[in-house]
Amino acid sequence: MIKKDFRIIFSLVLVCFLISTVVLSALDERDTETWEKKAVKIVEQIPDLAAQRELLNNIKLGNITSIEQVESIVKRSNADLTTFIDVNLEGLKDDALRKVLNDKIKGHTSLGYRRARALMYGSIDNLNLDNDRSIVYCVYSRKTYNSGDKKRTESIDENLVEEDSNTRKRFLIGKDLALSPKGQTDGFLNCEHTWPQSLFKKKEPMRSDLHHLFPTDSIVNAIRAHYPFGNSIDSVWQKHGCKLGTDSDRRLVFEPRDDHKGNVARALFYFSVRYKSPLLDFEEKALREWNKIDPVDNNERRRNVEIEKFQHNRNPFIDQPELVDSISDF
Ligand SMILES: [Ca+2]
Repeated sequence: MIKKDFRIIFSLVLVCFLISTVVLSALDERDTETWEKKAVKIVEQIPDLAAQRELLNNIKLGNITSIEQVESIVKRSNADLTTFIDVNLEGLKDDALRKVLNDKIKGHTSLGYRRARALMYGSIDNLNLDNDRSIVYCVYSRKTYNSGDKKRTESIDENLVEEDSNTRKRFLIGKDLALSPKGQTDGFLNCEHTWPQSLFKKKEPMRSDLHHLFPTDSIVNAIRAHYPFGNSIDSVWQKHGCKLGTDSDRRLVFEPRDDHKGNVARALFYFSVRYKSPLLDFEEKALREWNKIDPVDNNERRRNVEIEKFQHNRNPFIDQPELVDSISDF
């Protein structure tokens, strides 16, 4: 009798175990399905298609692994994008407009070169702020760098810790971004000065003004060097959609990939107005065209908002790109 009872109990336990195993594995499968589907649905909330593709690609590559990370990145992409222009610009043009804009954007908080780069890699251009693993991409090649790429990213300071004043979140920067050894020929991540440093003798506050700084691959950055921007029709080098070559007047120019052309234009219009520095006529012509063919997207707006949080000024040509047409000569 006891033996029989034991057999019944044992069989019941076995059946329960089998049922729970089947149920749990089914739930597991459902979770995987939910994570993928959920992620795609959340990514679709980003209005900018290029940013959507970027994020989906990083999920596919395994750089982003949780719904929380996806949500955080999407939230940042859709951050408050209200425009800053609270002065009346109606009817203003040329010198009058330039003066009002200069008054508005000059005297920003200069961060210093070390901190500016730390913020750029660690926060402003970091796609993965809420995770220990940094993801930063080169604006010229779209090559992605992450904190696993030791020796492929620029070193700022091993122990540099920054705190985001809005989220109170502390994040380590230098630890993630190790320096490429001297003489390394392979590409690593470094900082592009869209307005070349040699033209302002590496002086501050120009050197650390984030509105014209971007993360770039060291090789492409070295090829761009200090050449003016323009449309290359006879290229001596081309890769990733970028070109170095001669324009229609046989001048050696650098042409960035299409999706960064407008960003370059608006960065240089900002620099010209902020530092009262004239643009070369032929370069200005190309930049005006690029401002139209590569319009402002949400990532560029978000970047403008993020930079303002730290250096307390904005690029008015990102807020209102049509202002370019009201200035006949930069
Ligand atoms: Ca763009």
